Amino acid sequence: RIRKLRRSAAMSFPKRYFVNSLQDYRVGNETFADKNWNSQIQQTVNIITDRQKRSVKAAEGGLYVGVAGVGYMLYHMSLSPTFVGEKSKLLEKGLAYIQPALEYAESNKNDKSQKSAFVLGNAGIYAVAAAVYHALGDRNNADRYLKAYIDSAANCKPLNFLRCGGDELLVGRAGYLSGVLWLEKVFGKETFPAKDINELCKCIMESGRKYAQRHRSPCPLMFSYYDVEYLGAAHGLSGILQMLLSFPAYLQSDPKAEQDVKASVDYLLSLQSPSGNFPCATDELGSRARPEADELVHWCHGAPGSVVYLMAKAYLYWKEDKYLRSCLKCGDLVWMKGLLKKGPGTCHGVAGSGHVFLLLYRLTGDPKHLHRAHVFADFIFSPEFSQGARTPDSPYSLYEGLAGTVCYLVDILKPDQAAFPFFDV
Ligand code: GSH
Repeated sequence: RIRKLRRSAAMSFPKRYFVNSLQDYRVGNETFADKNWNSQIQQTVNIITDRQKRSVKAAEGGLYVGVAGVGYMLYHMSLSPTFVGEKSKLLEKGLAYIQPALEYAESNKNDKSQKSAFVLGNAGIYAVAAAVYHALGDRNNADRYLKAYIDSAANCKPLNFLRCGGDELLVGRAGYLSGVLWLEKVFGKETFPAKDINELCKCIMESGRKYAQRHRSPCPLMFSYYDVEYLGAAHGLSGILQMLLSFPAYLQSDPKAEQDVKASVDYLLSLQSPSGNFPCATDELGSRARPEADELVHWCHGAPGSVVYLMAKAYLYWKEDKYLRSCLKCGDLVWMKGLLKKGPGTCHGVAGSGHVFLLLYRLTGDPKHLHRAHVFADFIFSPEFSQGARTPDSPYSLYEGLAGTVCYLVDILKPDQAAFPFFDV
């Protein structure tokens, strides 16, 4: 009986998310369709720029929680037609946040694990520096940092360059490839030698096949990070597969590679629970499953918030409806459990959940998803959220904090061009 009571209490007060009592879309209730987020964006940016230190020390954590992420936010705003009048001011300001990050990168440039890490290391800082200089029309500096990025590829080619696992998105090869995709979009041309890209994709395939064989995995490609077989975006399988799928020229050059990638995507798809969730890691499968295993509904871990991007790519690539159905299930689960108490950010916060709706809107054109994106954004500024959500450790940062929220609001203004930072290009 006590257990039953405890269970029902837990169900009425979930610890990870606010119960969603927001109004879902109905034809005629598009109250948010014309909402102007400008003043909310400006206010939030003022809070960030007033409070975020611009020191070399504050650059630790790369784009994820370091100052470079704030530089990226200002750059992202400068691209929006809404802020076109402030473009050069935003870019100059962005540069002021990138400079200490470049100093930080210079100070640790001999640290091999930092060099090619995109989200958490120097490569991401070089990429954003190149983009900001490019937008400012400073060709010398843009070329200099682009070259620094291209050169850092060599560092992540040796198969075991990171003993903890070098294939994933935050520090590994998949992250490096996500930077390649982003930079090609920024510079509007094929900036990277195809040979380098193919080599990196081949390394990932070889690493995944070897690991899967050694550990008798049911999935043809499997990877581990610090001995955990993560499945979500942050360190896991879905982020890695998404990057492989983003380079069709490589897959088309090797039918066996495409076959293994597809079988791996289908393996992941088979793990989606009836509620729409995905496990965080393979140690949550089968008899070793923990009761709370189904709880994480984040972008980073085991969640529809990240695997949905892979399923969307798979749908666009193979045009099979099962992938689209999976995406829609992800969206419905995020609507139920995505008002996360961890904060307003992208990695494990409400903005990250909202990005799922922006993706589904782009994929289907259904106004329901745009409505959901708007009401999630609105919730971030509600009294319920400010009283009940926790303050992230890095409250102004791109992945945990308000800089990510700003990027999300900027994307809502132009949903057809929205993208989770560096991830869904
Ligand atoms: N330091 C973070 C913050 O202040 O926002 C919190 C850490 C966090 O939430 N980490 C994510 C997570 O899923 C992974 S990036 N943690 C495990 C959990 O929530 O059970």
